[in-house]
This record gives sequence, C-alpha cells and structure tokens, in this order.
Amino acid sequence: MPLCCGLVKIVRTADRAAQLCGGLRANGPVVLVPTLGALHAGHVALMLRARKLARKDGNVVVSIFVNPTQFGPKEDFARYPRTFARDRKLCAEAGVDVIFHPEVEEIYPEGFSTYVDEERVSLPLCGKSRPGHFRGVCTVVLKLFNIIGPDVAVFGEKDFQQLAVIRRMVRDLNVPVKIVGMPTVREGDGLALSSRNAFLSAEERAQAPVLRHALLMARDTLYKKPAELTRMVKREIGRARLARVDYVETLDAETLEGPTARTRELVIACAVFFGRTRLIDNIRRKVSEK
Ligand code: PAJ
Repeated sequence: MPLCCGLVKIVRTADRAAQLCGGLRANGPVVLVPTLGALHAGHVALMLRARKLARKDGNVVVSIFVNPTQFGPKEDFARYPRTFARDRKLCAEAGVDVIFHPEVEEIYPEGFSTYVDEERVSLPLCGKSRPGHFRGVCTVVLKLFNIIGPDVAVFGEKDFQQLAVIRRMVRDLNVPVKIVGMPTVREGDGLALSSRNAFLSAEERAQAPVLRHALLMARDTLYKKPAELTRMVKREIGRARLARVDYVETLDAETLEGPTARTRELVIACAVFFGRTRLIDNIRRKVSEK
C-alpha cells in the first residue's frame, strides 16, 4: 500500500507507481511534474498548472528524484538539497495526488546500461559545458514517462534547453505525452528561483540578479546583431565582481542553432558561476527589422 500524507499518496517503487497511475487514468488526465525536489515557488507554479490541466477528476503526479546520471563527476549531486518533509507539504498544499519518490537503485538497478541520447538540440549551451547532462535528463524523463504513463508533463522555461531537448525526444521517439512549458518564476529582484540559490553567500546573492538585468538590457536594446547582444550580456555580467561567466550565447529559439535569415525569434541564454554555484537564465527576443 502507498504511504499517505494528507491526501497525497507517496510511492517508492516503479511497479507500484505504474500500477497506481495506470488505474488513475480512468478518472481523467494524469499530469506529471518531474522534479529533483527541494521544491520552491517555481515548482509550485508548475504543480498548480498541472492541477488545472488535470481538472477536478484527473490526477497530478510529482516525481522527486535527485537523478545521479545528469550530474557530472565534479558537480553537486552529493550536496544537492534533499528536503522531502517540506516538499511533501508543498505538494499537499498544491493539490498533488501522488508523489513518486524512488531510491536510486529503483531507477538504476545493478547492470543498468540503456541511455537516451538526443544529438542536436542538446549540443550547445549546457550540453557543451555539462557533457552527458542531457543524456541523463532524457533517460530519466523517458523512464518516468514509461512508469507513470502521463497524458501531459509540465516543464519550466527556466531550463529552456531542457524543455527543447525533451520536446525533441518526445517528437523523435513518438512518446505519447503532451509537453507543456511554463514561464520562469522570479524573486522580486529578478533572480530566477532555483534550488541552488540556497548555496549563494549574502554577497553572491546580492549580485546574482545581474543575469536578469543583463538579459533584459539585451532584449530591450534597439536592433543589434546576435553577436553584439552576446557581447553586451557578457559585459554587463562582467560588472558583477563575483560573477564568472560559463557561457552566453544568442541562438535561434526554435532550433537552438546559430541564427539564420529564417530565424524569427532569438533566445539569449547564459550560465554564470558565483563561487561553486552555477546559475542559468534566458530571455527571448523577436528578430526585429533593421
Ligand atoms: P528541477 O531543477 O527540480 O526542476 C523541475 C522543473 O521545475 C523543471 O521543469 C524546471 O524547469 C522547473 N523550474 C525550476 N525553476 C523554475 C522557476 N524558477 N520557474 C519555473 N519553473 C522552474 O529540471 C529538473 O529538475 C530535472 O532536470 C528533471 C527534469 C526533474 C529531470 O531529472
């Protein structure tokens, strides 16, 4: 039997999750929100959207799983925050029906040897600076889709490239799940909410909104070539003493490749280190006339 918290069922094994969610489909849509846990208001916005999409009779499933295969060997898997008691409360308040919270061995049993590699959209940006990251993301997300069998899955635009990679995977592999994107939720000063913000020192936290300010400046400036927008963002971020730019790139928002004459919308994406903490953000900009 699943454990119950308020009205939220907590399931720890893939078999039980598949059995439970398979049964729930008769009631209405099953809507999945995959997360690493350490939930914040950004995740809550996704869960509330999922609640609406599931309607009254459907079911919202949140997965909470710190997925080791998407972390590089020198990354923060071990220190990634794990706050299950608090997460469970937030899920209950957001009207979530089921939490799938497996152990690592449940998802990656002894001898696990099959991975999903998207080979195009995942190449630039985070794909370049975090080799293997999207392979881990695609593999775990496809596994979650296969276990839960959702009709719809909700992802945030904060991880713009992740959303694009998952959309591509779903299209290419005929995965019968509708993907819904949600706008980024921010602090009052513009910093995108992230579980990693908790690692910032007071001084780093004070400087972190520079990502948003630099991207807004690039979005709102008069016509500039993509390379000029990139330079502008790098220069602005460089003004923050503690910021170390990992990448800034201006790409075609649909293909995530270099802009061409056919590009209608640009995405300016950046990743910036504050100490060991890596923050990402992005903004879109229509291609304007000269
Ligand atoms: P995680 O970082 O926990 O994010 C879970 C979902 O919340 C993602 O779709 C992400 O884009 C969204 N999200 C995070 N911060 C947000 C914000 N400030 N506003 C709106 N949405 C936000 O992304 C992952 O986990 C993992 O890679 C996962 C997809 C679960 C696979 O392991």
